[in-house]
Amino acid sequence: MRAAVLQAVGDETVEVRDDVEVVGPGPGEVRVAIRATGVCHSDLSAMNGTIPQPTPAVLGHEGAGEVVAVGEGVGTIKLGDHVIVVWVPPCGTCRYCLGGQPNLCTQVMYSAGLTPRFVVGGSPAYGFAGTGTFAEEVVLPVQGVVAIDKDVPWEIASLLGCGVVTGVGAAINAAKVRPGSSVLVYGCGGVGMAVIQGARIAGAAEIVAVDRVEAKLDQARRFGATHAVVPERLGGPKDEITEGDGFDYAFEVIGRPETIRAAYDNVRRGGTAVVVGAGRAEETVELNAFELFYSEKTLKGTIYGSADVRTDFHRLLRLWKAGRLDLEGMISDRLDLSKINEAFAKMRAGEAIRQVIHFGGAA
Ligand code: PAD
Ligand code: ZN
Repeated sequence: MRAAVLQAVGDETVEVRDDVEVVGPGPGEVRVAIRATGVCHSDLSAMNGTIPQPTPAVLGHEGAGEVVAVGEGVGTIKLGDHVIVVWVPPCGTCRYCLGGQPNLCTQVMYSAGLTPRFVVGGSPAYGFAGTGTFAEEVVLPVQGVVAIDKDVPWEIASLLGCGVVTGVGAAINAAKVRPGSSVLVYGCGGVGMAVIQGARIAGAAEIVAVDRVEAKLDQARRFGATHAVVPERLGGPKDEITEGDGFDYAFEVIGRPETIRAAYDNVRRGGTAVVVGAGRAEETVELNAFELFYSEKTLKGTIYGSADVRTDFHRLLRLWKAGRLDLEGMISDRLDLSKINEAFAKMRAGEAIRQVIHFGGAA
């Protein structure tokens, strides 16, 4: 079957091959025929070493598809189910899962990530983040799929699997944006646009979007930004909305030390800065000891939208069905897997919102 393979960290391109095999499903696993998969910046971050990933690896982690084989002992998922792929599969029994933070469960994620589920040219290969959705088929632990209604288009379902749950969840689960508050969002890719929508759904009064790519600014307004500027012009809306004081919330959705620092600097005393972007372990962000106590700001991270995918995917789908979450508008390009390296080039230039790859031509 066809899949996009990263041979080694540091490679600037992936190899689209026809000779990739998938292993399983074994007990407790399912095999899913991927129908659509979004391209997320984290795939690029696996290539350049920002996010650790053993190689060779099939990239892709934001996907949806149909269950085509079920392993022994799988009771909850059936052949033919339509599912969203989950890259933090909740085990359901650890203290994080039982304590209401299943996005912090590592029980299944680590073992899935360290089990080679593909064979490439006769050698074992991993799936990125324990998934590997840039492939016609993937094998996943049963906790790594969530079944959804069959009338949801594949491309809509795929977006939920990472960018949308992460972005909307950052606003409504991690920050718990209060109605009437002021919000700043740094970085308007697929995840940033989802943060903007999450802040709008939560009832923010003002949402200021910042991106260095001018074309993103009008697009951000479509998703609910009340103001949209390049970084150099942030002072204007900041003065207008907050009298220079700073925003109630700021979201960093890029993964760079300077924009994390800028997010922190641009929240008011007592406000909250949320780091959504995934940065490199070697890079540090400096905070001085005085400002930490004196400004009484909250600086927090969020992984996978601080969500419980078992209920939040359905919550997000209901928002979409009610016309309150625009998912169609987030798809900037539809493409074939053979164009994956062009998709990465477009993402490096900051030009895409979400690019979605279709398998088998179906929408
Ligand atoms: P993307 O590449 O589609 O979008 C990034 C946007 O940021 C682009 O529009 C760029 O133009 C813009 N940008 C880049 N640098 C700057 C800058 N210095 N100033 C202003 N704008 C800038 O990425 P994405 O939306 O797919 O992902 C965004 C980040 O979120 C990325 O770091 C990804 O790895 C991370 C992520 N985190 C989680 C999580 O669980 N926390 C999940 C998924 C993705
Ligand atoms: Zn992602």
